[in-house]
Amino acid sequence: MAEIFPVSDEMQKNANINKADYEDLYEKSIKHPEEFWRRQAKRIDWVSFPKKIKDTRFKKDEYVIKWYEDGILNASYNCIDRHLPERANQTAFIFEPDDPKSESKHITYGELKDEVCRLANALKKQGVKKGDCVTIYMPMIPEAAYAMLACARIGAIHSVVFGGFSPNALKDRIVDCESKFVITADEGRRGGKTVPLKANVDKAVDGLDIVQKVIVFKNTGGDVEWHDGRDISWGETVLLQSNECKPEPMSAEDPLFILYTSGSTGKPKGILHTTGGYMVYASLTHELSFDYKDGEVYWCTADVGWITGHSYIVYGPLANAATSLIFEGVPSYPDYGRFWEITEKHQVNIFYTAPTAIRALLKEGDDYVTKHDRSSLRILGTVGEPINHEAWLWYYNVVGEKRCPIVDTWWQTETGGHMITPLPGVTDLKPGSAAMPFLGIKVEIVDHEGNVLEGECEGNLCIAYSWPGQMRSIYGDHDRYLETYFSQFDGKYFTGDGAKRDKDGYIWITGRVDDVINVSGHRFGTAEIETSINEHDAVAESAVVGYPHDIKGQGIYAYIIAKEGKVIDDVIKKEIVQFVRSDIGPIATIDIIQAASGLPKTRSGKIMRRILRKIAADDVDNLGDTSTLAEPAVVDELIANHKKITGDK
Ligand code: 7RM
Repeated sequence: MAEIFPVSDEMQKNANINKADYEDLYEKSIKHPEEFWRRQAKRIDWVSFPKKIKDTRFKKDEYVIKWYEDGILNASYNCIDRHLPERANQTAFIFEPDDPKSESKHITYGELKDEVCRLANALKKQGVKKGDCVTIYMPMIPEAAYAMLACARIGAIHSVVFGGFSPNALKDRIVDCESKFVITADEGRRGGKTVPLKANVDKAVDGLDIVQKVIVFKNTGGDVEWHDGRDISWGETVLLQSNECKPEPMSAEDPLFILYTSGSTGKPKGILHTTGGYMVYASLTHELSFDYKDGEVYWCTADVGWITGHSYIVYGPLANAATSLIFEGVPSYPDYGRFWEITEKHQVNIFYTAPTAIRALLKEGDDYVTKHDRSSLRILGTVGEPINHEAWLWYYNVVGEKRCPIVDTWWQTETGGHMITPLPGVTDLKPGSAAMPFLGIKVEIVDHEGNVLEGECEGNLCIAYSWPGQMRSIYGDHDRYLETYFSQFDGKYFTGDGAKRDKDGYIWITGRVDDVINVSGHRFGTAEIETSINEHDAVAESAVVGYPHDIKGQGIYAYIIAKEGKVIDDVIKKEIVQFVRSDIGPIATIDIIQAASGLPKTRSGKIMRRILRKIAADDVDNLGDTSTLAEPAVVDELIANHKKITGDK
């Protein structure tokens, strides 16, 4: 789209970065990274300020990524203690519960310190030590953030698992990082329903010797089973602890957390982030991308189970002493106006959500928005997937009343923070484009051979130089890390995304170029879903692809071949959908199943997914080269079946 929404004078005047200085600043950040990132390190309080700023090489055989390596700091101290002299009574978190009739809560920085220290002491008492992994499986309540910060305080590595994952998925993630400790709640609440978190933990850890203690926060008061000796009541233990707990001095390169995310092959990967660089980057991006101003109310609607919740509900905003809103519920409960009701109630200034939520709300009409006062809003943001033109315009015109710049932030679990984004007051906006690389970020778009493309182009999105918020490894599998991110294009970090650059230098993300699909902003590997489908006893083989979906961005389309003597009929299809939901979690809901008798394979037996994607997307006039197919007739059958299922659109 050609249209441009220029930065308003008002916005420019008050922005944290001066538009006139910006280009120069970017230039310097790329040409003199040492100097730039040394200066940025000062936004953090260090026990010992780093002398070594960076040691980074992306080449696979000489790989090293170290930021601020001799620096010593504590993330929880930076999010809490350092703000206390001036702001003990300022609200750190606003908690808005699922049910609008329940009371919201304000937690001050002073109270946050008490809560985090008590829990940190309780964890220590239960035997948690520096370097131990603690799995956190919590609803969207402030206690989830306390748990993260308590781990950070004592140098334990947290691994937050999204509360929508199944017991199986939780188990895999506990086993992979050998968590001896799990922190959970009896139940969560979402959209008027309860989520049986403790029961899920019971199933996940059943028979797992590694888990020694499960700390349970009483949230709903619902009935739960109790395993004496293993289960510890948060209420009974934590409250008895002292509200003083000395923050553990950590090396900048000590791990802060692991967060699992799906890749194109194998099991989810434990993305490892370290302390110093991550904190600097989360804090800097939070301040500049959102043009955050002291005293503002900032609301990111993500779940803390995702990286967006880590960097932009907890670490970034708290490092900047912001007031960060935690919402327990969903955008559609009790009605589609909930986001805007909360915005009005808490006078939210900066609002950050996912395109899938915007599309779902847009469909319900403008009244749900306009009946609430949104004059407090100043900045709008999106993350997680490309935003389509219609959704962008609605967000801009209706939600933001044409006043609020939209920052379309492109980044990944792996990148720790924003990588490509407009900056309010600096960047003119183009709907659907994530605009320009962040300070210090050098984007390169390369062709299949790895040649760097200049000017207007389309290709694979790579990052040429290291940045402090970058992941450092896949937990327990450094070789897979090097292979996944640094082997495709020598000397560059490969993102797995495709991108275009237009004549003005704007970047347009075109989506994943690997076998990762993005359903409502949630990442899945197609292989991960296939593995689950294949466990059903009617299934011989399956192939999963993403296809364009109005609300979810991408839907899940599965081609399934029955075992000899079995039929994939409607009953079995329902069973398979249920099976995968309970195996991975309800977010992994297959949208369309096609019972197929064969898959398009090359003569060497490789599934030609490109063809399956085209069929699922109704784009069969343009199947590309099919000359290497072993049995070309399979394709016609798949196309005919597809038309039958989707009603020959
Ligand atoms: C933050 C997050 C990462 C993948 C990434 C992209 C896609 C994220 C945008 C986007 C277009 C955006 N982490 N993605 N942001 N695509 N525009 N603004 O989402 O690890 O869960 O997913 O999400 O494909 O590689 S994530």
